[in-house]
Amino acid sequence: FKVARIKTTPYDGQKPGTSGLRKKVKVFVQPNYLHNFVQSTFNALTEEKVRGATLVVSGDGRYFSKDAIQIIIKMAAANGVRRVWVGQNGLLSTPAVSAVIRERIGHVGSKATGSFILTASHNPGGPHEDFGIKYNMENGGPAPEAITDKIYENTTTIKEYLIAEGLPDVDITAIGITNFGGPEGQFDVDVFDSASDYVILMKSIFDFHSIQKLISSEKFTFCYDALHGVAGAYAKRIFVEELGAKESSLLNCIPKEDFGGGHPDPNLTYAKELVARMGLGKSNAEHEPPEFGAAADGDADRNMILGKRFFVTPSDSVAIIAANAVQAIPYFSAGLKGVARSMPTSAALDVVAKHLNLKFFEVPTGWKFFGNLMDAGMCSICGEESFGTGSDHIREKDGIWAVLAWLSILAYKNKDNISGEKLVTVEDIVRQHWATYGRHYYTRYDYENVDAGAAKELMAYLVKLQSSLSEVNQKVKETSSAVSKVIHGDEFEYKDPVDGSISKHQGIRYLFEDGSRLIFRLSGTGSEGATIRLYIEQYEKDPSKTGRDSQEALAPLVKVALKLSKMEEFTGRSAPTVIT
Ligand code: VG1
Ligand code: CO
Repeated sequence: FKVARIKTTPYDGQKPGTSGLRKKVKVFVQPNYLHNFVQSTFNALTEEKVRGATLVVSGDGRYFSKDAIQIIIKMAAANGVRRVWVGQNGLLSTPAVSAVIRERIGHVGSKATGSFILTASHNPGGPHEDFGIKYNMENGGPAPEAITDKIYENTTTIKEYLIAEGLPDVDITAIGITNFGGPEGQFDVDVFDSASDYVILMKSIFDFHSIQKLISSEKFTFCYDALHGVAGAYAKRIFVEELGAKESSLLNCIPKEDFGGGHPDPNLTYAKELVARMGLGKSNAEHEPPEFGAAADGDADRNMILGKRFFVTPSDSVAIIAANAVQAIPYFSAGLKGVARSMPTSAALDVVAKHLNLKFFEVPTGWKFFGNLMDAGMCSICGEESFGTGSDHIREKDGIWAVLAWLSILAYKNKDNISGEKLVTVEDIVRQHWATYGRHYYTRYDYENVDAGAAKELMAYLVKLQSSLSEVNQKVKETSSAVSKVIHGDEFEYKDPVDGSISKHQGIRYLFEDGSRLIFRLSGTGSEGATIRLYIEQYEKDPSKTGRDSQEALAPLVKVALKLSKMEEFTGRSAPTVIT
């Protein structure tokens, strides 16, 4: 092939958000739109790093991925990349990408330089929905802000991009290596099985034998919903072939370009089929719900954990995994290096860290902040309230890992009880945890697709309000007598303890005397308008009061949040789009 230099002009708005650039497909298919972003990324990484590189290019398989992969392959070749690794059919989950960057097992010692991950995660897919792209670095984690800022800057001045001319489309449906000759030597495209490496990694972390024993127990029933995302490419291999679950345990496990028309977001609103099967919401009275249920998002880095008629909040989930990891998961048997959560995630993990005397960190929203801590050996387990949980085995959150972690805890708690009267259930484990550590009642309200100007005004108003806490407390008192006093208000700012970098404006916090918190943030992953997120948390230590319904327990605090922020006045919304 030959290298062609193609003239182009900048597009507005190619600023990567919390996790890459996410836009409607109709935006991405504009002439040179993807090309500009990819070239801007190569330029940000610098020629020195790109020449000779090994790049992973794959994603959740959403609509436009196949075209995007061919474009990126041709641009990689022209920019001097040595080889591109592609999961079969362009499918690799975000955690699987992170894993193969760090080590392609079977290619001993072989690592990649980085990756373009093609996903818009939990956003819907299809010709009228979202596409996304993000770059991950050689540690397997999302590019840090210094790089994403540079990428954005480059997109505003780009004048040309490089693309291979005369390089045919590569067949990504067939496993194998194809060689091409370019002006500077050989270029390879290596199409490999999407799941094998990841399965080996999971087997090195967990005790598959004990999980298998649990799954084969008569009393244990299981259900996994991939919401037609890429998790389906792993679920059958791991849950059915390795662990012996029945095929009927799998729901929506065939990856589809449009996620079957659904919203591939594993929460109580969008994972409807699973939620019904588990006996939550509109229950399916004919069948006894399974003991354990879980779901994943489009790119399989998120997870939702359910018990029979029982929802585990993601903030509780990470705390419970951390509390049990050393006993239940071989990978952690030597102890935890530390734990971390994102700022809006509840303080359930803080209490466990204190109890177990572990290093603890609170970072801004988005997985990139955990990576530095892990690279420095300061953190083993971390999580976010947004259904993200993970560990230092990779540098992304990992949906299937979280499910295996829960299965490990269930297997451990039942190890002497597999043939007993009744299994220890998910609900038992959570209630036991609350009894030991107290409970953090928690809910998140999302106002999606709000007018961007109105959202900004609301945030500015909340910051201004913080200058007078007595005025704030006056309003609190007028609204509810059941809510304690605000003792601190600020905008969260983070100084990375490893590299000293500072991230500002990471959310507005109102902290209450009794440990309750109200947090307001603007989403950085939407593709249209603005999304306001309101996070509401209240701590209850008294074991006799940890069993309440969470929406009911939080009602007074919710009322205060809506009143303080003048939510309806600013947004015109009397109710949120999604409550989790
Ligand atoms: C959301 C979540 C955040 C998560 C991010 C990427 O970001 O709140 O916790 O890390 O999505 O997740 P935001 O800026 O919209 O609040 V993934 O699975 O979806 O790429
Ligand atoms: Co995701």
